[in-house]
Amino acid sequence: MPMHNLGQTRSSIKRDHFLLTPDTFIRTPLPGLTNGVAIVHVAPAAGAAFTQMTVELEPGGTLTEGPTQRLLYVLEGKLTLSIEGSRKLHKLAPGGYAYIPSEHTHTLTAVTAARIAVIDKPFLPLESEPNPEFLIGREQDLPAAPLGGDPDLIVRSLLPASMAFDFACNTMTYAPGAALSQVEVHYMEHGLLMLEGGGIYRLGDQWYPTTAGDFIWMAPYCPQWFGAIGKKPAKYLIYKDFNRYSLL
Ligand code: UGY
Ligand code: MN
Repeated sequence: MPMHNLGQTRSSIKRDHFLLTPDTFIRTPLPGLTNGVAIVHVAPAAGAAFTQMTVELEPGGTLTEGPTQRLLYVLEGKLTLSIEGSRKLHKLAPGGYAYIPSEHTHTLTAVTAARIAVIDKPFLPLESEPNPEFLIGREQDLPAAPLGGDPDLIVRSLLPASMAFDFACNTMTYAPGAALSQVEVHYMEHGLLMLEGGGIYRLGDQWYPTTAGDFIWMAPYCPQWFGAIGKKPAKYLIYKDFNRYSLL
């Protein structure tokens, strides 16, 4: 008999933030997804201007393009990515990622059982910039930038620093005991997947214990702060809308 925990969970849904813990994840089918399931962590139905999900694929399972531009980040397993019009088959392993522009036909295929973080966002073009192009990389190969000069808080940016992109996606790695130097309040929203370790996340007026596997959504202007706790580093993948006027 599965445990029902008497209706208790760390998951918490507030107007300006979500903390979602794995015990409350619901797996669903999606168009373009075969031999796999999607956990849709946050979507416009919640008030977000993007969708973030974790896709779980069985060996041989596939995912094809969604309705918008997309960022894929491999959490677990080995995959291949084929892009229409190119004969090259890209290999992806944990830490591997791809930025795929809108209407870019592609197929992601799992070689082994795999888990992938997927971010979909309607693209906001800029007249002054060419639209961004397909790119592929490995998080392990990215330069490590100390946040605000703090060597214990390392940021790696998956996307180049270019106005062409209308969002950013970074990993942030906190040495044990490291913390954000301020409570942040900003117009950008965040989708956050805790990858390793854990700590305390302040969201709005609450402080939550947070650990690997948790997902957090922060709405625009949600007060936020994180301090890492434990003997191992804490690491998360974080999305934010970026580089655009927030008029629309
Ligand atoms: O990029 C950010 O806004 C980031 N420092 N926020 C966060 O970690 N909650
Ligand atoms: Mn922030």
